Amino acid sequence: MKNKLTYIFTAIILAGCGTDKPEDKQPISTPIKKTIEPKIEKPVFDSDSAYQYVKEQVDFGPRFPNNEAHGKCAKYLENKLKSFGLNAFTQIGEGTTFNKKNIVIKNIIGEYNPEANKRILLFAHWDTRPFADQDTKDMTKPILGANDGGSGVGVLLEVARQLTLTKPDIGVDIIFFDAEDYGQPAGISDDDYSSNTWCLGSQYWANNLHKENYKAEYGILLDMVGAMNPQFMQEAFSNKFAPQVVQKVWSNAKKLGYNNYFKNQQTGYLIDDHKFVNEIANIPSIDIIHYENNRGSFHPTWHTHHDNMDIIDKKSLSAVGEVLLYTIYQESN
Ligand code: AHN
Ligand code: ZN
Repeated sequence: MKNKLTYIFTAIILAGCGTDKPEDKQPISTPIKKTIEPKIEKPVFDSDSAYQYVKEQVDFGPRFPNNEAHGKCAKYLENKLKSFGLNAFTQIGEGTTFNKKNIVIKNIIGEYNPEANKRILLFAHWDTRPFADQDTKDMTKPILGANDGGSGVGVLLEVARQLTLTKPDIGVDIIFFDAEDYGQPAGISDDDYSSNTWCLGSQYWANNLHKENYKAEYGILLDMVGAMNPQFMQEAFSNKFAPQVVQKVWSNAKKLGYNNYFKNQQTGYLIDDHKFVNEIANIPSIDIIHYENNRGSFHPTWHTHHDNMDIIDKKSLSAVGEVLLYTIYQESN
């Protein structure tokens, strides 16, 4: 149920105010009691709070499968979702990376309004890349992943907090996927299967749903949403599997005045968690991802040591958070 604001209008018309107009001659009315229940369009997304959640992740250091910071951050994320009142737990799985490392996969799941039948799935990857293969120095050292990893999760934590504060009448599942970013670096080999070396957490989840017959009406992935002046393109897998969701989200963004970020431009197929959620779990899903068509690449700091808190802009977090909350509230009764 929504916040119910009840306005009681008590109208008392006082007669005899000294004029002689006909309306003044009407009898004193009995008080009129009116109850209005305004439909809340959406709560306010707090970008200071979202920024803080990005920073808290980055403060753990690089967070890739099997490292210590990764273990600590997993607990932090589950506890955070719990503290907001979601039903939160961690799905544990196993995987093998492109370089034959066995890893423990930790997908962190939070259910808001678990009983509701109508559900929306929101997701982001929370792990960070174990190397900086796009940098020119320290390429074998792991990156901080403030934008690539931290930003989507930060926005979704704030969305989770707002949901439990304002309680829209709809089910929402938030999943932080692990091991998205352990993919095979470009140029190592050209085999067709390298796309499956990315997104190990979402592949595991899609093959091992946390609930039997889990279904959501649609899914929205956030990936690299925190840099200054983001450019969110309409990505090809999103348009292939969930064109109506792309239209809905981009038109909401325009309504809210964010068409400078949510561009009316298409881009090619990007391997990302939504590909596997679409293809394996059959949940029509889109990717809100920063991609620069003019450069044919992601943000310039992508997979480099420059992907740190310096590039995170609260305005970007806010735009994405507002659009998400608006979209969720639009669906609620
Ligand atoms: C590839 O580069 C194949 N996919 C990009 C997915 C990604 C990596 N998103 C964040 N980091
Ligand atoms: Zn990445």
